[in-house]
Amino acid sequence: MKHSTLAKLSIQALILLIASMLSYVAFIGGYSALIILEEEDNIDLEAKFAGDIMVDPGLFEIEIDFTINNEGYSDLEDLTIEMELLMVYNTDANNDGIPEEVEVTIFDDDKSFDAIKAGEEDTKSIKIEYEDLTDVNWNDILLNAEPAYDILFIAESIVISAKYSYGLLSFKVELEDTELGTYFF
Ligand SMILES: [Ca+2]
Repeated sequence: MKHSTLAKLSIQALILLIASMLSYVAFIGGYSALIILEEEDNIDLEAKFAGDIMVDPGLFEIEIDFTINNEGYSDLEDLTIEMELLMVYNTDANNDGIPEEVEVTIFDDDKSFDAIKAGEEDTKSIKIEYEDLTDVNWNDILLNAEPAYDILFIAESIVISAKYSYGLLSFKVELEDTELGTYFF
């Protein structure tokens, strides 16, 4: 039970520029950083799943690879990726034969990475194992989830933040509701 999804990120990205020192050079640098991350081909996201969360959540793993192409003229530094991950499953708690969708947050954390050098493409990974998951009542989920329905994993929010132009500019890119993959039975 393993599959991987390549999510193409369309520009749902909301880009925030938090510039305190806008010298001309910094402005140009910041502008090119925005161009880099606004261009959808410069960020790819691939999610790989291992283990069966509905059999033994303890053995479940998700690895999310972010491939970022720094087309710019200076390094992307202090790179941090913050992510809230939802699992969507179906139950029929009231036994009327009609399933209801339930959303549960299973991960909410951030990770820091090494810089991506100017002109280079690099892949940064977030590997999520059982001990990284938020406190969720797995027994309840295993008992009540309807196995006839797929389980969907959605990154409700991904915030990529970095510094650019020798630390003169900080910026954030926010991606909302990125579908990472469906888990089949
Ligand atoms: Ca129902």
